[in-house]
Amino acid sequence: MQKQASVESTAEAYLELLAARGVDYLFANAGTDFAPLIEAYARRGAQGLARPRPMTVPHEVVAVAMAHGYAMVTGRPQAVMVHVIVGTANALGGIMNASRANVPMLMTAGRNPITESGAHGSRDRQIHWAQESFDQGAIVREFVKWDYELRTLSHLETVVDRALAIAQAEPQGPVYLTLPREVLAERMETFEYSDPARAPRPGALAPDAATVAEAARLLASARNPIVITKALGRDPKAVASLVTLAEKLAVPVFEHAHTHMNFPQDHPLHGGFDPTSKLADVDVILVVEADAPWYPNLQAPRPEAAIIQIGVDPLYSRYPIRGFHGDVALAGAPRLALALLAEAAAPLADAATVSERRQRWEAEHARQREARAKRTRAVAADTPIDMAWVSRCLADRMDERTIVVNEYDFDVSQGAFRRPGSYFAAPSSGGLGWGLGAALGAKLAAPDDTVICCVGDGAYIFGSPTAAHFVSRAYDAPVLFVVFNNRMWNAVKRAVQTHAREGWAVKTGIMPLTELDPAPDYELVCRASGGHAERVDDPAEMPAALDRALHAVRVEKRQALLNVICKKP
Ligand SMILES: Cc1ncc(C[n+]2csc(CCOP(=O)(O)OP(=O)(O)O)c2C)c(N)n1
Repeated sequence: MQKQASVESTAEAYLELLAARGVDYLFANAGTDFAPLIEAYARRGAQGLARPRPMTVPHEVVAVAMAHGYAMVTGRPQAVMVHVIVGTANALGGIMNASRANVPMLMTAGRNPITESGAHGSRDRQIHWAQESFDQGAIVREFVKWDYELRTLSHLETVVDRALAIAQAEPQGPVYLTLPREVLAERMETFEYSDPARAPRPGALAPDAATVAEAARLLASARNPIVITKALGRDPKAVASLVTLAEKLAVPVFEHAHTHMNFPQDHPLHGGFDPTSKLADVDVILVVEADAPWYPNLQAPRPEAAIIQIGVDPLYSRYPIRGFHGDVALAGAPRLALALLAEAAAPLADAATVSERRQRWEAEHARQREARAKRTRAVAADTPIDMAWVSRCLADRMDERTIVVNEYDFDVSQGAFRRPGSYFAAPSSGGLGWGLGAALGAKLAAPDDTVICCVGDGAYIFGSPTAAHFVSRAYDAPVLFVVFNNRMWNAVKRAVQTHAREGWAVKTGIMPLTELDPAPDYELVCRASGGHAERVDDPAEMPAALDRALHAVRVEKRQALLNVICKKP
């Protein structure tokens, strides 16, 4: 259907179109390049016309992470807009995260005015000469699926629809569009566009029958197969397919370095979080949406073990190097591939072998659960507080409407995640500063859920906390932030310890560049934006402190922060 909207500029037509395409938010960090857009927002606001909600996000790290968090919960891309080359530079780590996490996003930036004079929007500031680059898209090109510049108003619908379609086509990821000021400022009276969009939207792909049959033969004849998965739960519907396959064939599922909830943690076939010790015994490994299922340098499977890889792109074509074998690879939507594989493999499997396996792995699951519970009991009274204890106390307070966003220190083995979409961890690209913004985006996406953001003290600082707490208050997005404060960058310290086990740093204890002492009073940062915040030193206080903080978030509807003083390893 053709629609007509009365607008005054390209900027306004752009807002009309984004709203029509289901973009709810524009996460923005503005500059002089935004003038026509702000003018357009003013008109549409005054007249009550459709537009994505404008969100002032005072640091790009938070803005990109918010769009990331919103899309990871809803599956729908949102728009981010930053200030020309410099805003793009600040956003880059977040773009890398979205790229490696396959998160769709319409990443946009203003473009310095091109003309020195003569057009509405031409250069009129000092910055307008220094902020032009030869190729603005080159800043992000390696980490976006597509980049382009809006060159004229007549192209608006084609460009925006193409951007959104490419971002959402699998493997999903961010796209980058620059918006020159002169083009945004172009005068327009009527904007005509198709609603719904006519850009092609490829549906989900399924692997072909012959390849499925080959994988099924391998899996069904295996004696000791395992599944290793990391990010299957990016598609929440895929979790049920994996459960069916695991149950039919009694194959344990290992969530390794997982970024999503992929398999119910309390399922008797949940094999745990580290398959390393099993690799020497297994004969078939089903790698499901896992870019680095093990570390060949430390422990590889036996060479004769057969590897089946399942993923939207089992080659990880955007990675320069990835040498994991795939004797069979099922490309396409894992939800479909797993369902087809289960159907084809189950009738071929030997019932006695399956039954023996089921008993063996269920016993292993029970043993692991008991070992974890024992470990937590042993450290429950430790001061400074053990991170496992913080995690246990948090897990005890989670319900079916809780979402955890974890950037580093929440010990997921203490959790009991069983709802797809209830757990998200930082992407392996490792651009720190993701957690706070991602949690805020998740809260906007699921306003009735409790969102708990777990961060290390390092990750908290990277997350631009003043900007994040500002956003939480300004836009009524109450999140519980838990800072696992060990006053250091332990990940860096650990790397030194494994790099040189008996080296100078380990022997002398001298490890510069890893300490975050003296630690700031992080609770004051949250309080500065009206949040409830406490410092927790005493492990016995942890449950009550969490209850108070959750009350603030759930009942008072304001953000909360616990600065938990944790053990230094
Ligand atoms: C942008 C960025 N800079 C630096 C790093 C390197 N890095 C990885 S983990 C880490 C420390 C994280 O510290 P914290 O959040 O306190 O968790 P901890 O390691 O103490 O558990 C650093 C600095 C990174 N991943 N990203």
